[in-house]
Amino acid sequence: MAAVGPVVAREDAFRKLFRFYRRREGADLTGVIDFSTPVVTSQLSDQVSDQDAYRAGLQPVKQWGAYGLKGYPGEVHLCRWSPSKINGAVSTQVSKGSRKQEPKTLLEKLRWVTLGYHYNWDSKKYSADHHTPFPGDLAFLSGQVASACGFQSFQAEAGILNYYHFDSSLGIHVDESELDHSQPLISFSFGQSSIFLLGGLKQDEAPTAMFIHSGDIMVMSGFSRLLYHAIPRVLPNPEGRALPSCLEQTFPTDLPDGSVVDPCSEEDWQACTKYLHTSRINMTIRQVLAVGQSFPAESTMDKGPDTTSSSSYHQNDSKIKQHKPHINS
Ligand SMILES: O=C(O)CCC(=O)C(=O)O
Ligand SMILES: [Mn+2]
Repeated sequence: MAAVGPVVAREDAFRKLFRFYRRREGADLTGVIDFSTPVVTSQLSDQVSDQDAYRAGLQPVKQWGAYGLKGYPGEVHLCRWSPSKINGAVSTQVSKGSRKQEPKTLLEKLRWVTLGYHYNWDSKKYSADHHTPFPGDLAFLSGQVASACGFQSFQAEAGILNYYHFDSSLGIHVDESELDHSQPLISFSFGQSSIFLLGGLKQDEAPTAMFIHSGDIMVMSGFSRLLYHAIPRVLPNPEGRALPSCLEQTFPTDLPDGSVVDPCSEEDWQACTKYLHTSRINMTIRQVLAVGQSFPAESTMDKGPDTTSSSSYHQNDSKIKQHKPHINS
């Protein structure tokens, strides 16, 4: 019979890799998948016309790069979908969050913004009475991306925008507060790069590490819709310049007829790009309700501890609190 020794708390495989990549100095990044050197090509649907793509500020779908990962059906990584620039100014009516301590300016304090059905970090729920109209331009853009990935009926109903700096991270979590999981999560990233860890259906499964660069879109659907994931680290864009080159030009003034992209002043564009010299912005767009579905009359949706909540979802160096993600720095 084997000897029974003291019980040692075992760090699970996900936490271990999270801590490994969280280290800013000396972490070996050679195992991190980079989609700029393609992995498995994914098929896109031909449902998005060039005209609709153009109206959303997108390249024709046939010019996008679409990649997947072995073992992760439903995960699609999209590159080269934008001609060169993005509209930095999305969002009108928003809820904004920030950490409690110091920083100097409101912009430096900003950690997240919610859109549409505003995610409640405490209850981990969306509700009918905490809602503002979802921005039309972002809804159209997300709809075209969803459609290209085979989700023609996707409705953008909620968005969480995360604002990261070089010392920020996003804790291990799964996005399950939406009531309809048959629709994808569509995640747009701008500015500096990050490492994204994509795990399994259980929190302790070892994740795959991949880079997310400015202009990448990640779609999580089907099997991959409810996988654990995290951002252990934000790091400079690989081009070695303050700003990735796709963001370096001025905002386009020659917008096509019927464009959903609003013109942006040079001043606003400069402010956005300056912010992105040292920051990363991610917008993850969600459909909350199935067609015809409404919110339950009262709280029957408790999912236990494994969902997102602001204070520990955003994390800092000194603590990694799982289960309740959100960025700290
Ligand atoms: O920043 C990212 O790439 C991921 C964001 C995310 O997972 C979320 O908002 O739920
Ligand atoms: Mn998430």
